[in-house]
Amino acid sequence: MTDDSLSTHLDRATLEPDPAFTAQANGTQDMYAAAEADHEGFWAEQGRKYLTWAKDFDTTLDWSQAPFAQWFVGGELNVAYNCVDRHVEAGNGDRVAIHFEGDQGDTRTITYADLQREVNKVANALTELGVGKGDTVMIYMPMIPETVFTMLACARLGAIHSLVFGGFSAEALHTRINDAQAKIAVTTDGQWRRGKPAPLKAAVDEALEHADNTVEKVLVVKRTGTDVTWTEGRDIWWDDVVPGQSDEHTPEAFDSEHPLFILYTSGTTGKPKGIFHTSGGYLTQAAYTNAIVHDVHPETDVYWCTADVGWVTGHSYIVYGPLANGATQVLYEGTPDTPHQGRWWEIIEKYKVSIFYTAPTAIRTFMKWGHDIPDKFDLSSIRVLGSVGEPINPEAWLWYRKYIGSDKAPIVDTWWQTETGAIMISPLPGVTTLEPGSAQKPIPGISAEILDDEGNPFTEAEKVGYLVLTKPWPSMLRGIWGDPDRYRDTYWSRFGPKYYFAGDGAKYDERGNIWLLGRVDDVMNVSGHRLSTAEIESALVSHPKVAEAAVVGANDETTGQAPVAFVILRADAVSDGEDKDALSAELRGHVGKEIGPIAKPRNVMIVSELPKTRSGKIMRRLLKDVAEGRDIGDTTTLADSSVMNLIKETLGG
Ligand code: 6R9
Repeated sequence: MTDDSLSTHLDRATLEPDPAFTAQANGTQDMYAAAEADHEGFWAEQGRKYLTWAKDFDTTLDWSQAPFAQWFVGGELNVAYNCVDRHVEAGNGDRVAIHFEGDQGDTRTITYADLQREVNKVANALTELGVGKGDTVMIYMPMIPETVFTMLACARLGAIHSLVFGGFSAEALHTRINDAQAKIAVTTDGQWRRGKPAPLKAAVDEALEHADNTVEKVLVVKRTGTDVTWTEGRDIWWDDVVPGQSDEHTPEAFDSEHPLFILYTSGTTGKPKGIFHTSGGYLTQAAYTNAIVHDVHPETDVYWCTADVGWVTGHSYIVYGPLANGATQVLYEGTPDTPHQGRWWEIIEKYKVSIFYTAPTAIRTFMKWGHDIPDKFDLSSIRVLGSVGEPINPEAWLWYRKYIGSDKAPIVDTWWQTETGAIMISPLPGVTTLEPGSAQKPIPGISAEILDDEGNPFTEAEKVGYLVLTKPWPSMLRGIWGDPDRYRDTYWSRFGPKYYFAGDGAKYDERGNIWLLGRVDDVMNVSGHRLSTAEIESALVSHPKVAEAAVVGANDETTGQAPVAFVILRADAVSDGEDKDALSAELRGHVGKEIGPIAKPRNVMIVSELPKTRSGKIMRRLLKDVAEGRDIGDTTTLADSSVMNLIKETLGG
């Protein structure tokens, strides 16, 4: 970091909440005590405050089947009605719901009344295609309004959506379609990437070539004009079935625990976990956190979350939270550097964005590009900044505040997971004295502790332990789709059934603030995206020339972590003079094809041995030392201690 004024210009006083901000903030100090005194009563109040129920609930929480929770039992609601119709009924139909900015500079302004008509048409079209309550709809689409319409149309019908990020491959898509038993897939002909069209439907076609395919119809939005191959009887153009539909549709009320979506995330084994969420509890906490953590005031704010809708952040903080609150937001299709490196700041200036939510990896990239780029734009509308996806290092925090937040905007560093559904640990703007680099403390209604190896909670400063959550919360996952045992084993057994094990290391500082320290399992965090080492390893060994592979998440200045692979080749499949550079490139490409470009290893190192313990476990810790260019640590537990020397020799180190 070259700008040394960053760390010196901030003293503690500048991190105290500004009284003018506090006076208008949605969150208050009192909420902590209220939630502490009556956990269920507090959440019942939020459930009724943030949502409109067709039938009120009678029991706030049923935890008798723990760890399988039921929230707002007996209540009935329609999630899409809550995100759309009720705002129109309240007289806010003319308020902008979405300012859409396309990659090509095309724009679209969608009011809540427009949104209602669009969602209704899609709901009617899906009904015509045979989608009903409880069916699964696979959505493989870019950041365009039709994606939001489709998600809300599913919610309106009680169908379960499952989004797969457009950067994932056909193979990844196939696994997920199959696990979710999807009936319909919705996609686009192509997607814009850095100003150029890239095919998208082609991956759906490839995924559906498998014999176990359950998808009956593929609905295709025309976005890029990319050529597509067409399967008659299965494929349907959006434009042939959606625009002609009636724009009216009566929403049905569903049980509070009716499934809303499945979203796949990487676990410690190669098989992704289908995290599933239900309706009333999820929507309550998404709306509540968007109100108190982002401090959204729907009448005056313009909010922008830069996440992709294919990730949980896009679900909770583009679609469900802000729309339930009736907020106005920006939806941006493109990348930060197309057509120039100031594109995001230009968008903030254009729409006078007041609340901005992004990821540390993006902030670090902007730091590299230099602050003279944002300096050229008027960012004075910004009043709250948010961070999500991975720990934000204090330097990035300070840069973000100074150059994007005009040296005054509070930053909320929000810790949560696909599994938690909504924000869990974060400061409240206007309430909390900020601590750069720390997510600080659980929000009102959430309880967390840090445990030592034996499972005992402690509060000493600077001691490292495991983060656990100690009370059920409304937006918690209801399980892993089709695998209740894996749900119990993964989250509720490491420290016994009382503690939800998050998989993150954590510590307190001397002020009692929580610092998240990254994953403690074999999951790495690349640009805020979760990838499992096992998944990348199995992609590598599926290549005919690879005998064995080990993957580690190495520290990376920009992406937080980056996958680095060590592979042993099959003696029978490679020739003596094999070009190792070409082969490394081929293997990187292979992983890109099997999982998706984000999983491509930064380096593939071809080695003759891997370091293993006597019980046969690969010692990834040692490989991490190599990948990060450190001296190699303790090798005494290796079955063969000469292996590391051999690896260093082959790598020329
Ligand atoms: C929302 C999201 C979850 C994992 C989580 C943790 C890391 C997310 C963080 C953070 C430190 C933060 N993580 N936010 N670590 N500080 N503010 O990212 O969900 O994709 O499921 O990832 O991301 O390691 O366990 P998901």
